[in-house]
Amino acid sequence: MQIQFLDFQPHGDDRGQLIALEEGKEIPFPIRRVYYVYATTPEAVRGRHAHRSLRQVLVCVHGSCRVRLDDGRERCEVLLDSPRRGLEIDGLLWREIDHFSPDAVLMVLASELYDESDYIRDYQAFRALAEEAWKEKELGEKEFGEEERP
Ligand code: T46
Repeated sequence: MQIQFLDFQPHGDDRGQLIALEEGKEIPFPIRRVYYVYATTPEAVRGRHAHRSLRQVLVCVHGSCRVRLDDGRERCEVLLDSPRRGLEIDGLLWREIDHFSPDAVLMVLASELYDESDYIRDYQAFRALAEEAWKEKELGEKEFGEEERP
């Protein structure tokens, strides 16, 4: 699975650091919503769902947390522990976020307003949709390959 990290340039001087995030520059989509998760309990597991079309960038602006991603065929996990680095989540991906440090603040920039109908909260339903999407992608690639042949 391809992990999309975004590395942000801090504007530092002798007063400290500042990172600016603008749509179309650091963030590759229009930012329609920002939310942040904080004061998590040690055993907290957040997410446990996929989105149909939402695009998001997750930045752990303080502390650290683990993000686990699943595309229906492969799983991977990443540690977010820097305000300089964002994780882009785009496409049909099941996500779970846990291992929050006690001081963690996870900020999320999202491409759409909050919409419950965009959530897929049932893992088996997600697996079925992901498999359908994989098969369509493979079929498209096969047809494209055949068109290319002389
Ligand atoms: C995601 C992960 C990383 C709102 O009213 N507006 C909002 O924009 C959001 C995100 C949530 N809420 C309400 C809905 C629930 O009553 O806040 C409550 C907790 O939301 P949820 O259980 O969805 O929170 P997480 O941390 O499990 O998931 C959130 C996002 O929902 C999700 O899109 O990818 O963070």
